[in-house]
Amino acid sequence: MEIKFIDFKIIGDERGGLIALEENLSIPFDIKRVYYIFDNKNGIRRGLHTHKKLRQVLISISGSCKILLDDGIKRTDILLDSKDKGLLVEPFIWHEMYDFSPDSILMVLASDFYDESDYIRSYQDFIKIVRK
Ligand code: T46
Repeated sequence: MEIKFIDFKIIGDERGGLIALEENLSIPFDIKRVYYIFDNKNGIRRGLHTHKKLRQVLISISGSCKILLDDGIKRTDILLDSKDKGLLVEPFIWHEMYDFSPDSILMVLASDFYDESDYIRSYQDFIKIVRK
């Protein structure tokens, strides 16, 4: 499985830092939705699903968290702890988020609006589809 990170340019000056995210430039799709995940309780795991069509870029804009990516053959754990790095998560990659630091804010840019029918939330169903 290829892990795709996107490095964002930090536009810093003596006042501080700034990062701009632009659709079809630094983000490789039209951005239809932005959401962020925060105030996670200790020890919880989120995600535990894959998408059929949705493309997403995950950015840890505060603190850190870990992401498990699974393509049905290989599983990889990634630490996301940098505002200037995005993790591209493509369709049919099972993903889980865990080990959130208390100050973690995980921002997600998504290629489409929220649609529950785009989710596969059963790991068994996911494995059946990707190993066909
Ligand atoms: C993903 C990972 C990285 C909405 O109503 N609108 C939204 O845009 C989203 C993202 C969620 N919801 C509702 C659906 C559920 O009733 O919010 C509730 C929690 O969603 P979920 O359990 O899917 O949240 P996570 O953190 O497990 O997963 C989220 C995204 O849903 C998912 O697409 O890839 O973050």
